[in-house]
Amino acid sequence: MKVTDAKFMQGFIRMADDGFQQGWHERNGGNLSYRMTEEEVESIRGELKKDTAWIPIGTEVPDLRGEYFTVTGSGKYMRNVILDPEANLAVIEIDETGKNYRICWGLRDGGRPTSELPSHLMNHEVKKKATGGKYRVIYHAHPANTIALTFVLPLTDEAFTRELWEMATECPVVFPSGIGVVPWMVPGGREIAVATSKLMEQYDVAIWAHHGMFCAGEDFDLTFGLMHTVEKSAEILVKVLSMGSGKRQTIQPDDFRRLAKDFHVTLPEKFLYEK
Ligand code: 2HA
Ligand code: ZN
Repeated sequence: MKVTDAKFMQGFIRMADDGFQQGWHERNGGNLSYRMTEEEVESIRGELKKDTAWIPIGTEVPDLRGEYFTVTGSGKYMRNVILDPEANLAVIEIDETGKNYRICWGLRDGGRPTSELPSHLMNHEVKKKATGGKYRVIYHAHPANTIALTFVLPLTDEAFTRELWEMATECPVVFPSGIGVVPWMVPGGREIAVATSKLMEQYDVAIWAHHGMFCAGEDFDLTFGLMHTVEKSAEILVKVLSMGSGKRQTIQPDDFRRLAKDFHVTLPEKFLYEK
């Protein structure tokens, strides 16, 4: 089968374009990765190169040895993915040590996988383990309202989770485990990857201060939907804060407890503090 005809690739391309349409991917901002199933790899096996060089990942992901990923390319624009997937995306394979990858398909005109490959792969490793292999998608974007909040809210998991939960009743149901916050750090390397993947042990959302957001999920719909929900909530909070006099009323801790009961989610008490 042609790689671009595969269902997972169609889903990947659609998500890249949806993110661009939302305004979350200025220039080459943001990146997306997907851990492929064995059947998906087999379905395009004939199209995959085996003779390309192994390249260091820049970190170690031993639990991902032998896995294949579809990833966006470094410096590539999300808005171009739909026009020319083979030039802007890559299928990569992880070697038996978990320290190197090779490009098996894509990046037709040259290039490397996303500059955030260490963060993507370390997040995949954590999520694969935490969910028994269910989670397959890691998504990084630059949504403006979420980034704006990192200039005014305390950079704590508690503040971001509670404030964003309060902005829409669906939020605690969509991200019950909460949101982690990474202080400002240099992007692209192992250090920020370690900090982010540590948060991913507990959360499906990590916000990078003054930069953007990472989301993890089972499939494209759930992961895109998660980013969309958090950013929508952030947009409401920006509007509320912009109206000047603060919140006149809001959802209270006991309301969240009642919601959790009816919607069968567990909301950690650390986010239900008295203000
Ligand atoms: O340019 O978003 O974090 C891609 C990025 C880096
Ligand atoms: Zn970024």
